[in-house]
Amino acid sequence: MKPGTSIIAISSPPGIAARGLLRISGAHATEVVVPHLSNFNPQKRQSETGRLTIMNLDVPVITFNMPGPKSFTTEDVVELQLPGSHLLLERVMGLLIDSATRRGIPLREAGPGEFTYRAWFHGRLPLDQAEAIAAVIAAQSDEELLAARHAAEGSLHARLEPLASDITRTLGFVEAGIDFSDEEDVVIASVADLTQQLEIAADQLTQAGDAAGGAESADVLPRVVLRGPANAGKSTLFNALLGRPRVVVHDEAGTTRDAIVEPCCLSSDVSVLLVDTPGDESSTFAAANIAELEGDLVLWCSPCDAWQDAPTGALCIGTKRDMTSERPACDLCTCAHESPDIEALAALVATAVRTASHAPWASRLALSSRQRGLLDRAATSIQAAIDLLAIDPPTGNPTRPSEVAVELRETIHSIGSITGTITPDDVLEVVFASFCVGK
Ligand SMILES: Nc1nc2c(ncn2[C@@H]2O[C@H](COP(=O)(O)OP(=O)(O)OP(=O)(O)O)[C@@H](O)[C@H]2O)c(=O)[nH]1
Ligand SMILES: [Mg+2]
Repeated sequence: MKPGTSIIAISSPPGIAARGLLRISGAHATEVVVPHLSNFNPQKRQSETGRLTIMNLDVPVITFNMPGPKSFTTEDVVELQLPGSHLLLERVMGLLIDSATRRGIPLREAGPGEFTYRAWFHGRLPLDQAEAIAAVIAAQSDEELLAARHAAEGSLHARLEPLASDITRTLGFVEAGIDFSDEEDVVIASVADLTQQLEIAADQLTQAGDAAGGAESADVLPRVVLRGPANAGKSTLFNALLGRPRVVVHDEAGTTRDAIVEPCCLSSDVSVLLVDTPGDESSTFAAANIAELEGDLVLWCSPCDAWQDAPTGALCIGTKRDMTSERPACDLCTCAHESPDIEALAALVATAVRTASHAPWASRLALSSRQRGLLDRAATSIQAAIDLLAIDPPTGNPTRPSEVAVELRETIHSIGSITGTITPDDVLEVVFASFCVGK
């Protein structure tokens, strides 16, 4: 997949839309489109409105010309916005490839992720952020999107880069011990220091792993269970918190027959799994698959004018406050049809979740299974290095430094394979540069 030829792809998702996007990247991007556009200046970075002729049709087109290196891929990039017909986009792509081929211009259809690959290849973004972009595209829910965006903004990179440098420095000490222990000017760190540095690094690796969640991790979200008497307005609040009509609401008691679970974003840093349940006294309540877990937060919903006592530890919500002037002693009285009440409810639940020390999803980093595997390998090898560090009493040096070095190289390699920035060769450079031993 080494960049060389220019690439072209339909960059808008399939489906009906007002506009569709064709993107071209590479040294020949402007040459590809010039003969086909009525109004296009390849020298200028700008957008222009013009026309393109295809199948005897005169089609309007907006062109964005982004000469490299100030583009996403760092190559010359041209984007064409066309009417949003997938067939039309395919035909225009075919026309441009045929015309380029006839003129001897190397242009082909891009492979999956190839624009992002080129951005990474040219050093425009690190590997973990490239993967995070894939996670953004694949996100199935608001929560996954939030986590993926978080990773795309570089949180994983920000955590792992300094860690890799620290381990590289420690490796430097170990390797200096191996290679130059006969040199008087080389000061070798004590084994206790090395062990301490590695233990700190191992802890940080564990923290990075703990903070990581992936698409498969939705079940680690804290659960917030709406409970209360039938007809209390639980399902109405459930829908209102989700911001869409997910479950049926009815004035007849016993409408909800089973537990319904949905991820719900309550604030920029707190997401939960919201669970709607049948009315507490309903015969289906016991049968419903609620399976309360320790740590679930119960949102007890009971009407303001017929308050029923809540189970211990529950957040108490008086519902249908618009129907009565009665105000029971509860945490919040709501009218499900008033948005300020719903915002107050979301804020109340978010605070309760935070103080219950549930890990907030939004601060988690979306990890691909590849990244998670590498992180696990890094944790295993750094632990092995710590275990191998044992003092040889006469010299005070590690007894098996070469084996420690192998494990540390493995750790750095695993981390580097996540961030895409450190290779084993770089390690040598860092080692030699940081010791200035003049060899
Ligand atoms: N006026 C008013 N009506 C509400 C409010 N919340 C819910 N309702 C109405 O109360 C009725 C019952 O609401 P649901 O949300 O279905 O109640 P539920 O607790 O889920 O009921 P079950 O599923 O049967 O246990 C519906 O007719 C709702 O429109 C509110 O804040 N104000
Ligand atoms: Mg209901």
